[in-house]
Amino acid sequence: MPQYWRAITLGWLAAALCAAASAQLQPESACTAAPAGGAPCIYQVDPPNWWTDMPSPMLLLYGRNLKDARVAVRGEGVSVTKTQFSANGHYAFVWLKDADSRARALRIRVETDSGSAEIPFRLEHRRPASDGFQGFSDKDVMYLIMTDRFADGDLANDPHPSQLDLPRGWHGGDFRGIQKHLDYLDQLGVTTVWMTPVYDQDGGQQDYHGYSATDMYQTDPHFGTLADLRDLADALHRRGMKLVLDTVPNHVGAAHPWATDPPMPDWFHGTRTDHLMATYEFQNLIDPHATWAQRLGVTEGWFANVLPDLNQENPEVSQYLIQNVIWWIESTGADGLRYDTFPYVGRAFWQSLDGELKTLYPRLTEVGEIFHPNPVITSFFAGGVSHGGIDTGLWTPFDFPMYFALRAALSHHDPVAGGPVRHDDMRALEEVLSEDWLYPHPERLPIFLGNHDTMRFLSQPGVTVADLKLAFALLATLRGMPQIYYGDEIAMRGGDDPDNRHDFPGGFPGATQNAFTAAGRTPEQNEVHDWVAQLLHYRRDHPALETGEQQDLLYDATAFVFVRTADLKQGCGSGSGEHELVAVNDAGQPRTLTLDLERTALTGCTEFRGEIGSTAVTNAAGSQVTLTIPAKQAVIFQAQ
Ligand SMILES: [Ca+2]
Ligand SMILES: [Ca+2]
Repeated sequence: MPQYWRAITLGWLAAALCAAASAQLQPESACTAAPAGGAPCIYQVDPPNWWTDMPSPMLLLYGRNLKDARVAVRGEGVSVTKTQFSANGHYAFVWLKDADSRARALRIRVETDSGSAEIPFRLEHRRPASDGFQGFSDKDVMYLIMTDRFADGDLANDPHPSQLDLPRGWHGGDFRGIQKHLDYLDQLGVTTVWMTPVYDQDGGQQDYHGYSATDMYQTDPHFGTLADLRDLADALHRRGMKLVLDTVPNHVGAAHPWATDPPMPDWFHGTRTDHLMATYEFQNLIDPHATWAQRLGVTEGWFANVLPDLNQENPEVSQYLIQNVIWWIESTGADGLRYDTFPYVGRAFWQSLDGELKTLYPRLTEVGEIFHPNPVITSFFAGGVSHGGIDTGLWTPFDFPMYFALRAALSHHDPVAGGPVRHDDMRALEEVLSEDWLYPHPERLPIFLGNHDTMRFLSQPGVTVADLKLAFALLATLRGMPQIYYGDEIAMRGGDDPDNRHDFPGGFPGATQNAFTAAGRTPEQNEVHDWVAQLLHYRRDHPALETGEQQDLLYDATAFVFVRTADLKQGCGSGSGEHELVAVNDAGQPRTLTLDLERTALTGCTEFRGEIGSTAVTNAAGSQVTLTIPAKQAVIFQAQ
C-alpha cells in the first residue's frame, strides 16, 4: 500500500473511531449540569434496543437542550418519520421506520444550532418462536414468588447494612436465589413461576415489592441484572417450566423522575398536586347508569393517592407502555404476564395491548388482577366479550370470587359482602361455581388460597392445618389452574402485609432451618408439603383433573362432591375417559354420603377406587354408591 494511502486510511479510521467514541449516552449528571441553550445532551433512551420484524419503535430520549432538534439516523434502511419534544427540552420522542430485517447498529444524531449529540442504538434479530412465549393454561401449576423474600442467591447485591430485620426492608432475595431452588419447585409439582415485578425501584426503602417503578427498562439491582433474569428464564425453559412476568401499566412509583418532570403535560391523569384519589368501586365501571365521575375515580385516580396514574388515553403513553411490555417479553422469552390493578386502566388500552401481543406472541397468555368477590364484576373484564364496544382480550381474570369462597367455607367466617356467597361452609363453593356461565372461559381461571396482598390462609382465625390440607385438595382438583403463594405449601403463617411476606425459611443468611429440604422441614411442614406434592403429581398424571369438565354431585354444609372427566356426557363404559370423583368432608366426624348415579356424569359407573386419601369405604349397589369419608378428609376416587 502506498504511503499516502495508508495515511489517508489511518486518518479516516481515526475520524471514524472518534465519531464512534462520541456516540454514547452521557451521565445523567453531565446532562442536568449542561447550561440551558447549550448543545444537546442525552443520558437515556427508552427502549434501550429494539428488534427487526416488529412494529417500528417510538423512542423516548431523556436529556437537555433537545427541543426542536433535528434528528437523523445513521444506518441503512432506517429513517425518522416524526419527532416531538417536551417544552422544557428534557425529552424527545423519535419515531423510527425500519425498512428491512437486518440486525444492525445505528447511530442517532440529534442536532440543534448550538451543537449535536449522538447515541448508539441496536436493532436485533428476534428470538426464535420456540424460545419461550409458551403461555400458561389449566395444565399448569403457578407459584407466586415475592422475589425479595424467597431466596438470596447473590449476597453481593444485598443492601448494606442488612435490612433483614426490617419487615418492609429489602431482604436480599433475587433471580439467582429463585434459580437455585428450581429443583424444589419442580419436585413440588410447580410448572410456572410468577415473580413480583422486576422493574428498578431505585432502592426505595419500602419498595422491595416491585410495584413502584422508577425505571421500567431496568431490573432492580437488588434482584440482579437482565442477564440474571435471562438465565433464570432459560433455566426454567430447560426444565419445561414457564416464566410469568408481573406487569404494571397503571402507575409508576412516586419517586419516578416523570412524577416531577413528565414528558408531556398529560402524561399522567392529573399532577402530583392536583389529582383524583383512586376509588375501588369497580361496579361503577359495569353499571350502565354510573356517572363518568364515578368511573374516572377508578381509572384515573392515583392508587393509594400516591402512585402517579399513567394516562393510557394519551397515544404516546399507550405506545410507550405497549413497547415496554413487548421489550420484557422479547428480552426474556417470558411465557405469560400477570397484569396488576387491571380495572384501574381503561379497556381501550388493554384491547390495544392485546392486539399487539396476539400478533407477536400468539401462544402467550395473561391473567388480570380484579380483586373482587363477585363474578359479575370479575367476568366483566375477561376477554372474549365486548362491553362498551371493547373486548379487553384478556386471557383470564384471577378467580378472586373462589378465593373468597374457599376462605369463607373453611374458616367458617362470614363471607365478604358484595359477592354471591351467602354461606360460611362448603355450600359457598357451589355458590361461586354456579356463576361460571358469566365467563367465556371459566376453565382458565387461576384459583388460589391467598397471595401477597392477603393474610396467610393458615392465619385466619380458627383455621387449622387440616383445613389448609382440605383447601389444597380443592385447589388441585376444582376446574381452573392452581396457583400457590410461596410458603403456603409449608404451612407458613402471617397476618396482613407485611406479616404475610416473611422470608422462605432457608433462603437467607442466618436462617435457623432450611425448609427447601425434607430433612430441614418440621413434621408439620413436611405433612403439608408432601400432601401438596402428592396432589399435584396426581393431578399431572390424570388430565381429567387438569382439563376435564366438572359436574357437582353433592353439596351441603360439610361435604362437597364433584366429578371431573373429559366429556360429562360419557358415563362409565367401554372407551369412556377417566372419571375422577372428588369428595371433601369438612365435618369433625366421618360422613357417609349416598350418591344417585342415574342421569349424572357417573351413569354406569360401578367401581370406585380410592386413589388419594384412600382410607375411605365405598359400596356401589345398583345405581347408587355410598362413600364413607373420614373426618376432615378429602378423597379422590377413580370411577369405572
Ligand atoms: Ca441478594
Ligand atoms: Ca389508572
